[in-house]
Amino acid sequence: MTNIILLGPPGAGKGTQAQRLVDERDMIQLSTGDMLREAKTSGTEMGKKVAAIMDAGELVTDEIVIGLISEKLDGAQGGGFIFDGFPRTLPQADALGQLLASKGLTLDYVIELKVNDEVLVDRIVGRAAEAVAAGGTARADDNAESLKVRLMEYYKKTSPLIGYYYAKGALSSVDGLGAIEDVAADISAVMGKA
Ligand code: B4P
Repeated sequence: MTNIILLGPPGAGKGTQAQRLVDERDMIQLSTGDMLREAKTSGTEMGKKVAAIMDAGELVTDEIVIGLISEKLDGAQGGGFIFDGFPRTLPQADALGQLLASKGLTLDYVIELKVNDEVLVDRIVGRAAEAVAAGGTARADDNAESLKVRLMEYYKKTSPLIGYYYAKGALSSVDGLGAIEDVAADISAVMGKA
């Protein structure tokens, strides 16, 4: 069982690459973004609380997100967990370390997807346009204003995790600017054969 973190700014391709790993290696994707979007539509008190925060592009509280992840770690099976969009703060990283240790699990790779801001803006705006063209609605946070906040949140609160995991000897960086297949090949090279 191999457990990995995919780390990178909004639109870096964490969700896209996680989905490939699910298909190719029978891993379990734990996307806090997906969990929170689900909570948003559930009509619960927690859902209402997170909706406004997410739509503005800010980070949901550590307490809520750690609680969501903790619930999912029981009954681990298959090829391992992909932590997609989690942790996003240093307290979340500490909590993940403790949760894994308490369940006898290891963290095998932290893979940073390196991109630049212009590409991120193009991808997010592109995703919103595609959703509308397909007759749906764009994600409430996929607009220029929220993206600015999401990027600031990333640089202030999430990017320190690069140093945190580097110091632990767990960090690998891949070029996230290439085609989806090329990024996937680089991730496979880090993880070794399935
Ligand atoms: P997330 O759902 O994690 O979304 P993301 O960071 O915006 O996207 P990701 O990197 O997964 O990009 P994707 O593959 O989809 O977070 C949303 C919000 O939830 C946060 O702002 C926050 O409010 C909240 N949240 C989530 N986790 C939290 C936590 N731990 N703590 C607190 N709050 C939390 O790719 C984007 C687009 O690019 C797609 O259209 C894709 O097709 C395209 N693309 C991907 N790779 C490409 C490539 N190589 N080339 C060209 N296009 C590519």
